[in-house]
Amino acid sequence: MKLALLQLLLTVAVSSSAHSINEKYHAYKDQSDISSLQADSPSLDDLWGSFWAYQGIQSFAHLPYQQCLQLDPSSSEPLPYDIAVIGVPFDTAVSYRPGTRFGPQGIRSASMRQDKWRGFNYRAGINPFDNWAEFMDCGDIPITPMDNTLALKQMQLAYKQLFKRKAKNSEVPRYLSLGGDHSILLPVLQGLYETYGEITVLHFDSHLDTWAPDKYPSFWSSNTSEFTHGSMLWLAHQHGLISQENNMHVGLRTRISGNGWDDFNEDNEVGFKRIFADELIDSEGLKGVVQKVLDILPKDKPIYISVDIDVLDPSAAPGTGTMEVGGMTSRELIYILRKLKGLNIVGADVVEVSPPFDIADITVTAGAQIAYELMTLMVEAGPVTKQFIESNKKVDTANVGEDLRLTALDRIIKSERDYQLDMMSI
Ligand SMILES: [Mn+2]
Repeated sequence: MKLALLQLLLTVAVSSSAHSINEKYHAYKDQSDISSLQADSPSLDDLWGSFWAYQGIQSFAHLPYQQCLQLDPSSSEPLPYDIAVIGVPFDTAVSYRPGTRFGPQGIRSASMRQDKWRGFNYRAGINPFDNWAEFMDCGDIPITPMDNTLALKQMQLAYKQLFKRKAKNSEVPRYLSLGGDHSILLPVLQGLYETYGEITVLHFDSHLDTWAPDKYPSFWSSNTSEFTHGSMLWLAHQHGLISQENNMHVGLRTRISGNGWDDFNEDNEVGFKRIFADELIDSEGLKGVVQKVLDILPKDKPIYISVDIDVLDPSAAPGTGTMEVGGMTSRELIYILRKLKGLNIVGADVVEVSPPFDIADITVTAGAQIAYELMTLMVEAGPVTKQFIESNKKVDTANVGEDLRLTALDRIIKSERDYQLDMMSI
């Protein structure tokens, strides 16, 4: 009788699709006598195809790994992926504490408890790793720490190349970049511009990052010194890479220059709307912030989400270069991101994660979870279609007039700033 009941329970467990994943894992058997395994004739995959979170070579979330920059960009074969993680270990354009060259490695290490098997995002109702998109960890871009002009060229060339081939189930691939300091956003936007035209940037940060290079007060300067982790959005605007008016900052709380509102006026000119950290607790709170973001961001245009981990309060992200007290919690950031379903997310990043300043893996763990939420958004947005790309390029062309016939590269070369011309001559 007891045996019959056990058999019934087993039948129910095996036949229910909700439990199908457990078929391989015989919780009811004592397998300590290894010789008894023969009766099951297990495959090699049965025996060795599973893993514990803390083991294995550290690709992001145990995803398959390939050095994607070594895939032939001229091949007519589609890429073996749709959404990929790419590490950008570059940290020599910071104004304060360095260390983000270890960011990709740190975030990957903290992502080990993520995998396809336990990847269902209950907030979104999907498992991003088990949906329409093929995922890949593309490794890191090799970038010199010795010469920022050369480093920028390397990153520009890498992003140009990463977009060259059609993705597996999508017209173009999407990339989730792991910084690196925030300056990496400039070459990312240059790469995206060539595919989509102007990009609308949703920027989570405690700082503006739209500062003109001369906002860093020093007698000393060079062309290279103008490319920094606080000036890249200003440079992107100068190059015409980003939307003229609908970009947004969320989570601001930095002190600003001088004795007035100049930085904010300049930020307006760069095309940004501002949501301050304090607005999270003002009358409309978190829901009001989400509504404001959704009201301003265009629904039919390519959106890029850049997350500077210093948008989080230092208690939630101590491992970063330029901490600002009074920020949001990781729960609040995840809440906002989860409400952005429906936007055309064409790329994203998590930057400024600096493991040397981290404590107990707090920051790298937050970075890995934010990366997972951003990849969920990319899956929710569906495959990129040819029609979407063409419709945006058309709009962009109409706005830019004569420049419509030019590539991003040509437009930048047209800039009157000689150093920019030099930096772009790849
Ligand atoms: Mn930043």
